[in-house]
Amino acid sequence: MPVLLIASTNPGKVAEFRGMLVAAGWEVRTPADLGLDLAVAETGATFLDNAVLKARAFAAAGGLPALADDSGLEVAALDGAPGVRSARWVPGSDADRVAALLARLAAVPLAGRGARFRAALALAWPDGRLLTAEGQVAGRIGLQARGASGFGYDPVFLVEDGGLDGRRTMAELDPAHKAALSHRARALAALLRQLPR
Ligand code: ITT
Repeated sequence: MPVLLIASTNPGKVAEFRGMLVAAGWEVRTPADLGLDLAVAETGATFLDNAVLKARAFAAAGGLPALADDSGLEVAALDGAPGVRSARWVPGSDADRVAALLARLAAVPLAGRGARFRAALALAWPDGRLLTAEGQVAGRIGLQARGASGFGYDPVFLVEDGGLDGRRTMAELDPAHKAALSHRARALAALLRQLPR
């Protein structure tokens, strides 16, 4: 079975990747499994630039093909913010960032709260080979947080994609449902399609 290092320290991402990759026939390792404690500076201007930086650093340090994800939320009414800064837009926890987002949008009615999640993935091998792919999912920022599944901004992201009509947040979907339609799942499917059989 091929072995892949999940080049992320975000437990929410790691859990999602583990489920999707094991289902696709991969054996996975995490940075903790390898005793790796790498802090990669996310200096890129785009999700893709940052994914490549992380994948290359982890592949070199771990000696395994490494899959990195750089992802985030783009809100149209905020000119695409928090974007590449989604994880560090506001200091504190995911709940702090959700609260800050709701506060920033307090005067914006539901109709003006369109948003999307985007993910860029990079798969780097220690010998320098590289594959990349991107995915996105469309939705809207709800008026309050709902649901306990997922991570990050999931409790305020009303899903309007994959056959859903915006009545449920990403955090109200069960993990298998999120894994069928998320930005990360779509990017991973596009990446795996590029792998030689
Ligand atoms: P790694 O770099 O170690 O993978 P990170 O959390 O710092 O972890 P990013 O820089 O890519 O990763 O930031 C992604 C942020 O975007 C994440 O912390 C969430 O706030 C948000 N995000 C991305 N995907 C999400 C999802 O599926 N659901 C909710 N929020 C998400």
